Amino acid sequence: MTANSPSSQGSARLRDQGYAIFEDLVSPDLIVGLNADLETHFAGTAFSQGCFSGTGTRRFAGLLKRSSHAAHLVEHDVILALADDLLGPWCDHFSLNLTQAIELAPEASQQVPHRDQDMWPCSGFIDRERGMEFLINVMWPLSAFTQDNGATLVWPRSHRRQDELLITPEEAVIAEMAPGSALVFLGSTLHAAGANRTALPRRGVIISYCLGWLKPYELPWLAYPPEVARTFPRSLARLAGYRVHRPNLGTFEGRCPSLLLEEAAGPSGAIDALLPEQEALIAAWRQGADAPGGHPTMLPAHLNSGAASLGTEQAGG
Ligand SMILES: O=C(O)CCC(=O)C(=O)O
Repeated sequence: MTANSPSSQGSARLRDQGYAIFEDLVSPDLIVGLNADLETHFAGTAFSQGCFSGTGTRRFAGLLKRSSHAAHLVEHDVILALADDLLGPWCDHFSLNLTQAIELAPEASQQVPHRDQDMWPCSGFIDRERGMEFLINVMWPLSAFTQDNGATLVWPRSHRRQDELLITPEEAVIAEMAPGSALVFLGSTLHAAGANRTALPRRGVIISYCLGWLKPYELPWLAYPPEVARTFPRSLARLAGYRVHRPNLGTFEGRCPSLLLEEAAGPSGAIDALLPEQEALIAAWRQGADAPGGHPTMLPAHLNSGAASLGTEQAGG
C-alpha cells in the first residue's frame, strides 16, 4: 500500500472519522449482474424477525455460493488492503465475517443504531487508545442509496466515543452513494440502516472482515462446506475459514483446514501451526530444560519478561 493509494488515504480517513465512502470502486455492470443473480433469493426470502434486523427487511447470507460476482467484492484489492492495515496488526490474519444481502422494503423503519463489534463481549475491555479494531464492514449498494430510501446512517468519530451508546440523530451522516461505490466503516462505529420512505426497495450487500481469532457472524464452513470451497480460488477459500490461525486455532484434526480443499485429503496426526517467535520461545525453553542441571522453567533472560507468551495450551503442554 503506497502513501497516496486509495487504501492508505482510506485507512487514514477510517482511523480519523470511523468511516469512508469510496466512489466508483467497481463497475456498475458488476453490481447489475450481482443484483440479477440475487433476484430470486430476495423474492424467496421472508421478512427478518426480531427488533434488531427490523421487520421490514429481507436478509440472506452465503453470497459467495449465490453469485460469482460476490467474489469480486469480497476480494477487492482496495478493501483487502484496508482490512490488512486496520486488522492485520491484531491477528495472524483477518477472515471473512459475513456476506449478507439486505433489502429494505418500502416503509421499513430506521434500524436501531449499533456498533457491530458489540457481538464480541471482549471488545468492551480493550484499550481504545491503542486503536485495536475487531471488524471492518463494507456496504455495497445494489440500488442507489438516498436519504429517502434508507441510506445507511453513520455517526462520524463515534469510534472515539465508546462510552456513548447513542448519539443524537443530528450528528449522523447519510451515506448516499451510487452502485459501484462502497461505504466502509469500523466495527466500533455507530451506524444504522435508515428508514425507507419510498415506494421501491433499497438493496445492498454487506461484506465484513474480522480478526481471524474471533468467532465470525456467519460460520463459513457451514455456508461453504469443503465441496463448495474447493471451487473457490485458494485465496478466497483461505479468507472463508480454510486457514489455521497461528497458534493452532481453527484446526481440523489438529491440522490446517486447508487440507479439506484437497480431493485426496486423508492424513492423520496433528501438525503445529506456530508463529516463528513462538517456535523460538519453545526452542529456547527446550534448550534450558534439556541442559545439564537445566530447570523446566528456564528461559533466556530476554524471553523471560512475562510479555513472551506461547498463547496456546497445546504448544505449551
Ligand atoms: O442496511 C444498512 O444500511 C445497515 C445494516 C446494518 O447495519 C446491520 O444490519 O447491522
